[in-house]
Amino acid sequence: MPDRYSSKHIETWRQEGAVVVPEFFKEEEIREIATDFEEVFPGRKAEAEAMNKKKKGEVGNKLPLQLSGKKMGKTTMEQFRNFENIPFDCSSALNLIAVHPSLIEFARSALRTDDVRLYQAQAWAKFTGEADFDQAFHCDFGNHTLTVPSKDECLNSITFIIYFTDVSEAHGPTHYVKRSDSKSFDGMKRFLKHREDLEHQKELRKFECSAAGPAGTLLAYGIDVFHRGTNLTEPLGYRYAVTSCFKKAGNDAIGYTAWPWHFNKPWHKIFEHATPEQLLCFGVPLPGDPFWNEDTLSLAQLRYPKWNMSDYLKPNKSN
Ligand SMILES: O=C(O)CCC(=O)C(=O)O
Ligand SMILES: [Fe+2]
Repeated sequence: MPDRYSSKHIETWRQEGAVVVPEFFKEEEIREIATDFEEVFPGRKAEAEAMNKKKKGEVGNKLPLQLSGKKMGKTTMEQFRNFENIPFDCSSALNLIAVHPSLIEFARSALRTDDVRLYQAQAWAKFTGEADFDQAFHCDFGNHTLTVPSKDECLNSITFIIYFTDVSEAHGPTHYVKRSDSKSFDGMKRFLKHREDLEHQKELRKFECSAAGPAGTLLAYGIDVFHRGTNLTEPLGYRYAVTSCFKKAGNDAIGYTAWPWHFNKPWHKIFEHATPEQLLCFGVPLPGDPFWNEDTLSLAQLRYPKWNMSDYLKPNKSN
């Protein structure tokens, strides 16, 4: 097991559905990623004032749902203004971080399998004043499966949110509630019956934990775990994050992105720098797979002329 995390982290993820690993990535590993964010989201500016911050002297709140004096958050389109699917038009640093070998390893251990697939990866920049980023507690399963989460977490999936800037409470850290505190299955019943159940939201607030941490911090959670985005209130603050979701290969119940649907994106950025194991996460057969023969090899090379296919060209030992 790599020294950036321990079996305790995996155990916590399995039991509680969520775990934070501060500085999973070290500064020197992610230095270029902030620059990549600036290329992908050019010219974005944070404001000195948070959106929807209470003005001096303002009493109460116009919104009907109140949580001990604070309004209940909401997921809105504005929160996703700077949200892009992989691959990105920038260096390989940001393009390959979602399939970093240690994330693959973490996902394999967590899902108790040797074979995982990536099914979602985005870069997400949030800027103070760009939106009110406060969300209500929710589970993500709604757009990861057409049914509901299993009690066997290995039949679900694992989501990583990685921060590439320092994230304090004023930089919109994700907040989450451990499975044991949210009474997971009963909580999900309430959530499915009434998404904005104020009493339920109030109960969850009592237990909320924060994923705040320095750049390189990793939050791993499951699709059945209550969590929410929080607002950025730091004057001129911003948060750069990447999402990366893995499932066990062959698990057709879980999905989000069909990679070929994004065929117009710069896939050569991935093909030219990824290892065969990283490409397998996107569904590219490994060297030696029966898919590869003289025809497929030569056509694939035409599609990605600078892809180093030497591993794929080696004679298959089993043939
Ligand atoms: O950005 C975050 O911290 C979490 C956002 C989130 O949970 C969501 O949009 O589903
Ligand atoms: Fe979410």
